[in-house]
Amino acid sequence: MPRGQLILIEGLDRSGKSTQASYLTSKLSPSKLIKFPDRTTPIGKLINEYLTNKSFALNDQSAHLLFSANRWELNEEIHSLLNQGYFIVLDRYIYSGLAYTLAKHDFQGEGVSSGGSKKQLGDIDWLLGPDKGLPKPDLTLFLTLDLQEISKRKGFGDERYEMEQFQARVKQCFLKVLPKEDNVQIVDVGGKTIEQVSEELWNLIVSKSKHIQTNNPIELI
Ligand code: NYM
Ligand code: MG
Repeated sequence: MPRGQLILIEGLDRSGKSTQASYLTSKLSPSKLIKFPDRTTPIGKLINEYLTNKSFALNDQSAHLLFSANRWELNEEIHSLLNQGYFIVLDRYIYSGLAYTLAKHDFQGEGVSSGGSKKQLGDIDWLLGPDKGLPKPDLTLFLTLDLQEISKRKGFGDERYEMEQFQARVKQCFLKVLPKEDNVQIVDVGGKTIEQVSEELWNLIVSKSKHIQTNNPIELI
């Protein structure tokens, strides 16, 4: 039996990525949506505390490693579902891990970092190290939009990282870390309705998934 496909939806905060990821999951069968961070696991609970409580003292390196450890908590489940032929839709994954930490490297504003040395945060090899060995997405769709539009969207500003100036850096960092490959697509969602974006993403999945070699085992990062 051919294996399933690993489809990653990445994007900035409030880009509509969770809405789109659930919709795509409902169109694919059999399928499972996996969201990172998964706040229900032991490590996910710590991450939730870190994101929602700005005085929670955790240095940037530790926070970075926790986000990766949270992905490792789901590693066996991802392999097992893929081997059973499931489509897995990921709502954030390794590129969020890279982009958000890299964005902290030389960010001066308040409410993002916890102080201390930041040397490692600018070193992509160091940042990617803990994710090495995790399953590599077959297809990545990155949702982007203008910064002014993001800050107007509902709920923005509730959690750590949700500040306009920081998001601007995160956006630059995403564009830097996303591989320039045919199976990594950047989708500008600005000014489009939810339905228009869904249709665009669906068309990309249909055209790209034909080229995914599901008789070969899943590649690893
Ligand atoms: N985030 C997410 C990271 O900083 N590193 C990671 O590896 C991942 C997966 O968590 N602002 C950040 C990005 C978001 C925050 O995600 C919470 P969400 O999708 O808003 O629940
Ligand atoms: Mg968020």
